[in-house]
Amino acid sequence: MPKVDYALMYVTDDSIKDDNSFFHILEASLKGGATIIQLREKTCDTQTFYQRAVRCKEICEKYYVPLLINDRLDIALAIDADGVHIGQTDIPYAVARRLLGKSKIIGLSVSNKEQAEQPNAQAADYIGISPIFSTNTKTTDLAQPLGILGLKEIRQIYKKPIVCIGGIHKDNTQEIIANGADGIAVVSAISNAEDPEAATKELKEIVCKTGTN
Ligand code: TZP
Ligand code: MG
Repeated sequence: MPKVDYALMYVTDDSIKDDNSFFHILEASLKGGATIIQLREKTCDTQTFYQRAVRCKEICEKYYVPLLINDRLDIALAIDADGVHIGQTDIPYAVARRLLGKSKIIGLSVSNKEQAEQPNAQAADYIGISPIFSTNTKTTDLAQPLGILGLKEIRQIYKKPIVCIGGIHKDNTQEIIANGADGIAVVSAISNAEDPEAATKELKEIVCKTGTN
């Protein structure tokens, strides 16, 4: 697998039903320097998800940026995505790996240190600390925020890339990277920004000047 840059993951906003704005923001995030994209759809039907995935893939390929699919291994396989991001109650890591093969990226959400110590997290390509801070974007199945202390604890026992998600914006990004995260994953800091491209650029600059990217 080529080295993946986890610095800035734009997680698409499934509250945007209008395709024009959805893809406009996706492309703006790529122009602004998003290094990896995660397509996350929680409410639409499978065909709509599939169609968005096909178009996302075309756009991401134009920018040479990998595309991950949230939860849905079938969609990832159908469009030959670069990988999946799965949670603790999604399809088991070992099954996802068997079906996707060694060359694809698999990320796993963890909400505490115990989950980060589990063999599936240790085998995954990266973990997502979920959530690091509180957020209004995801309202169901959300654990208590781990905060910077939680991140530091997990950093000590987890050697692979860590990406944090939840309530991240330009004013708390530096603290997250300075405390050991390899990257940030954001929805609203990009999707709700007046200028999503400029917002992405700003986040990316903070990550890059703070981290070792
Ligand atoms: N998983 C944990 S928090 C979250 C997801 C998908 C939502 C993050 O959204 P935002 O707007 O960046 O806080
Ligand atoms: Mg999930």
